[in-house]
Order: sequence, then structure tokens, then C-alpha cells
Amino acid sequence: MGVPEIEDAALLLVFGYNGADSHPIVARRIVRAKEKGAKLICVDPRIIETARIADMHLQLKGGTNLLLVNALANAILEEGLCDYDFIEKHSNDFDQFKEIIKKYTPESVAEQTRIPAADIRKAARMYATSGRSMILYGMGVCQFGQAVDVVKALANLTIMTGNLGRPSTGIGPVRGQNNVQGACDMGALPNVYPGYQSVTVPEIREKFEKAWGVKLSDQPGITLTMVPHQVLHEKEPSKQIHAYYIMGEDPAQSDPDLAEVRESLEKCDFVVLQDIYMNKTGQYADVILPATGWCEHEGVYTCCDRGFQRIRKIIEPTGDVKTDWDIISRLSTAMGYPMKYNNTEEIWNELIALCPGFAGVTYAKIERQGCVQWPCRDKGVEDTGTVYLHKDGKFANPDGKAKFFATDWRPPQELENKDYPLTLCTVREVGHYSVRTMTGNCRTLRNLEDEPGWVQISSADADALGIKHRELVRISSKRGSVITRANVTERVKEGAVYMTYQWWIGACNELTNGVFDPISKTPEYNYCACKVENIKDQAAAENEVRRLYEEIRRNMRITDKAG
Ligand SMILES: Nc1nc2c(c(=O)[nH]1)N[C@H]1C(S)=C(S)[C@@H](COP(=O)(O)OP(=O)(O)OC[C@H]3O[C@@H](n4cnc5c(=O)[nH]c(N)nc54)[C@H](O)[C@@H]3O)O[C@H]1N2
Ligand SMILES: Nc1nc2c(c(=O)[nH]1)N[C@H]1C(S)=C(S)[C@@H](COP(=O)(O)OP(=O)(O)OC[C@H]3O[C@@H](n4cnc5c(=O)[nH]c(N)nc54)[C@H](O)[C@@H]3O)O[C@H]1N2
Ligand SMILES: [Mo]
Repeated sequence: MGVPEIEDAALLLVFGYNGADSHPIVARRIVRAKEKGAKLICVDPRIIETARIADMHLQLKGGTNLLLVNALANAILEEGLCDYDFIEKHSNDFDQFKEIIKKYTPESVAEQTRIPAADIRKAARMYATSGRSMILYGMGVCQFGQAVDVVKALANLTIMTGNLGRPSTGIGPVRGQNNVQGACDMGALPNVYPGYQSVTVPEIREKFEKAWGVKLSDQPGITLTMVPHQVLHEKEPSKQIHAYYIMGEDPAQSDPDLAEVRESLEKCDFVVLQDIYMNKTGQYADVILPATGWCEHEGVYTCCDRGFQRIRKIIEPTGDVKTDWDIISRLSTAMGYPMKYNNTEEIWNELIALCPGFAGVTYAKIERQGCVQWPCRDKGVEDTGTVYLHKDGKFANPDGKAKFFATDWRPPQELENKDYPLTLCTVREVGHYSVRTMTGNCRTLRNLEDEPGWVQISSADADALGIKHRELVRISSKRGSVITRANVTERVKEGAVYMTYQWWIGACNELTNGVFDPISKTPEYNYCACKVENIKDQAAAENEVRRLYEEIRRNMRITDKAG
């Protein structure tokens, strides 16, 4: 689906996605859908902005997604609200699916999800009968040890109700960064070349070997989140990691269990950082390669809806910096594989020649249309790209049918306990961006919110712990401990606290758990056990925060010159 289609849905199921803080432009479409009469169901453990305008807010207990989604499917089945014609013509494995789903009655999950069975039934009815229901999901689904299963379970809802392959229906992963979709499209994944072409399929590999004049490995690589383990614990010499080239990433801030990340960075023999700012990881780097920022170079981004868009250089870079592609080309040439591109269009043309799904997306076409959504296979003007997938119920599986998939719920790995009685979930801050190199260097945004960040805590928990709004508190897990400020709020329920991962002092990744989903390898950032303690001597704690901030700013070379 395309982002603009959101506003024409008859119902939006917004599941673990906080557009108002994460993607304000997409969030406008949600507001507009509501204005145009759409029904809105928000599934989130917090009262986020979407919950405030929703027709129903299912304020589930964190970590219980699959219980709820399976129960929604159960209610749709039980009430006979399926699109049986669509299921019959366009899907497989419905019977196996029913077999697993039948035990997930709304009544059986009400206690664990903390959602009354009647509300689950009502939401299921609304979703199944609107005629044009669309699902949007985000990190409230993905950042769990059981994430891919929940995505598939949400897809089940779309198949069983025929909410696919038509405008303003379907399931939308509202992907995080402006170009995270583009990074995947370009093959920045361990198991595929550009265009999602598997490294293990011999014909594909041979195609790339021929184009590039090299021999390529037939083994998939590993994901970012597996690096610490491969550095610290891998016994097999051929799989050990000794050198680490990090480009546009700050694992020493954004990866889980930072103590382990630091240990792995220290153990690596050689670390290179290619970035536009100094960051925490840079402090472990042997070499830093300074690159240009988004307004200093040109290229192509892919939006979360598969739409390729051109980005253009607005200002001349200053200082000794190069574009990312120029740095890569020079490095490659120095290592004995000459890469000679004169501009990004030459790189793009090589890409589309090798990727059938992108073959029709010339620079000229992107220029003309503003945005071209893949698949777009033909260079001619008639092929304008694909706004939504699965038209006429056609799916990418060999027999063209969708596949139902059901499985049982698994609880998060580290549950609240006697020593760490609260659960910690980590989310986003509207005024700051990811590891905060970009926004932390901006005085205006720092004036909006600054270190040591916040922990959202319910008034019941705060009262019981003797904590007042705005006071500094200590928050700890089995893995680490940091200082942050209490945000006592009615937006969260008792028992669960929420930190944003943008803060260098209140760095929640000192606390998070490094386990991940077996398929996506995304860490369980949204659930670990923690405790919060009050701090008696607030003045001393404020001093300590100031001292820590000065130290970090020095290490990150932050001056107040930056506007
Ligand atoms: N201002 C700003 N914008 C950003 C970013 C930023 O750092 N700052 N980061 C960007 C990136 S990288 C990404 S990936 C996106 C992410 O954007 P979102 O997908 O919106 O990510 P979050 O805010 O982490 O989580 C979404 C919601 O999931 C809820 N949640 C937590 N646990 C559960 C659960 O068990 N079930 C359900 N159903 N919901 C749960 C949280 O309460 C939260 O409201 O934002 C992007 N946009
Ligand atoms: N606890 C917790 N941790 C999380 C998350 C969470 O919800 N909770 N979310 C996770 C998610 S979804 C994500 S996507 C990650 C994000 O984490 P990261 O990817 O580490 O963070 P970013 O701030 O997006 O950018 C990383 C670096 O890229 C640099 N950079 C920006 N533009 C350019 C450029 O054009 N070229 C180069 N070479 N460098 C550039 C920035 O200065 C920064 O140092 O964090 C993850 N970590
Ligand atoms: Mo992300």
C-alpha cells in the first residue's frame, strides 16, 4: 500500500505503532482518515496520541501481542465473519490455522492480555466488517523475541477477511528510518543481494559474479545483533570476527546490553567508523572516516511504502569529508577492486540492470513521477510502479496463493521478578532521533528536551517508591544501572515503565536484554525486568548528571557552536 492510501481506509488497526512521535507526517494521514469517517482501533499498552482519538483503545499488557491477535482471529472465525470466497480461491493451510486458533478464545486470553473478552470480540467484528480495513504496525510488534510470528498472525487477519490486494487495505509495516527500506532494497541484509535475490541460489549468484567479475560466497553473513557474540564467544576460527567496519550506526548506544557491546568493541582488533558525527562507538574506533550528511549529497531513498524518491544536494559540504559512495569506491579501489563511478546515476543504472523488480525505475521516471513504488519492471512510461501488492489475490508463493500460518504465544524471555519487579519497554522521543548525534548537536532541540532523559512511570508505582514528577531516579536491571528523570504520568499502567532510547546518560540499553527473534534477529528491546529507586540527595544527583554530560560532550566533540 502507499502511505496516502491510509486516509481512505474505513478502519485502521494501529498496532504497536506511535506515529505521532515517530512519523508525524504519516500520523497526519491517520488523523485525516478519522476526519473522513474511518474507525480507529489502537492496540498499545500506553495511552498514546492515537489512543486519544481512537474509537477503541485495547490497552494490552506488553508482551502479549500473539495472544491478542490469535484471539481476534478466533472471534472472527467463531462469528462466521471470514471472507470464505477469498480464503477458498487465494489461500492455503486454512484448516491447520483453525486448529491452532480454536483454543485462543477471547475469554481465555482476557486475564493475560488484560483486555475484556467483549472488547476483543467488538474489535474483531469492527475489523472484519468495515469493508476496507488496514493494519499499521511498528516496533511494538517487532522489538520482541517473538516478532515475526506476530507479523504473520496480523497477516492472517488480512487473508481471512479478504482485506488485501485492494486500495486502502492490507498490512503496513511503517518502517522506522527514512531509508531503512532502501537499505534492505540495496541488499544491506546478510542473506540477499540487491533486490532480495538470495545469495544461496546458484543462478542468482552467477549473475552477480558475471556482472562484477568476481567469485562470491554462497554463505549468508550475520546480522548486526550477532556481532558481539561472534567477537566474544565464537570458537570456530573461520567465524570469529576481528575487524568491524561500522557505517551510519552507533552500536555503543543503540544495541542492547551495552556492557557486552563495549566489551566486543574493545576486543575487536580493528574498528572503522564511517559517520557524519562523532558518536559513542567512535570512541572505540581505530579509524574514523567522515562522511557528508543528507543535505550534502544526492541519491535515492525508499520510503516505507516501497516508493523510490530522489534526494538532492542542497548545500556544499565543508571540511575534509566525502560522500559515503565515494568513500566506499576509494576503499574498494585501494583493496584491489577498482570501482569507478562518476555519479550516483551510474550506480543506480548498474543496480536496476541486476534487479528485475526495480528494472523499470530510471532516474528520469522517478523525476517525472516524484515517487515510483516497486515492483516496476518496465522502463516504458506505462509502467508507473505498484501502489499496492497482491492485486486480484495473487501472492508471491509458487502457486500464487497466500499461506495461513499460526503458532502459539511465547512469553518474553525475562519476566518481572522479586528483585526486578517492574517491566521496562523502550520507545521513542518526538524531538530527538535515534542515537541523538544529529539532534543532540542541535541547540533548539536540546532546549526542548535534554539529558538525562525520562522514564515514564505510573503514579501508583511512583507513590509506592516515594518518587515525584521530574525527580532524578535510578533505574537498574540485571545488566546495568543508569540515572534518569521520572515522568509520572497517567498514560502508562502500573507495573510497566517506559524509557526512550535517545539519551546518553539515561541510556536504556545499559539495561535491555540481548535476546532476539530467531528469524528477524531484532532484540527484545520492549521487555525486560527492572527496578526503579528514588534518590534521596537530589542536589548531588543533579551535579553528577552535569558532570557526566560534560564528559560525554567532550568525548563526542560537541561544541555549542552548532545551532
Ligand atoms: N522523533 C523520532 N522519530 C523516530 C525515531 C526517533 O528516534 N525519534 N526513530 C525512527 C525509527 S528507527 C523507528 S524504527 C520508528 C519506530 O516507530 P514506532 O514503531 O512508533 O516505535 P516505538 O515508539 O518504539 O513503539 C511503538 C509503540 O509500541 C508500543 N508497545 C510496546 N510494547 C508493546 C506490546 O507489547 N504490544 C503492542 N501492541 N504495543 C507495544 C509502545 O508503547 C509504543 O507506543 O520511529 C522512527 N522515527
Ligand atoms: N533500547 C532501544 N534500542 C534501540 C531501539 C529501541 O526502540 N529501543 N530501536 C532500534 C532501532 S529500530 C534502530 S533503527 C536503531 C537505530 O540506531 P542507529 O542506527 O545506531 O542510530 P541512528 O541515529 O539512526 O544513526 C546511526 C549513526 O548514523 C550517522 N549518520 C547519519 N546520517 C549518515 C550518513 O548519511 N552517512 C553516514 N555514514 N552516517 C550517517 C549518525 O550520526 C549516527 O551516528 O536503534 C535500535 N536501538
Ligand atoms: Mo528503526
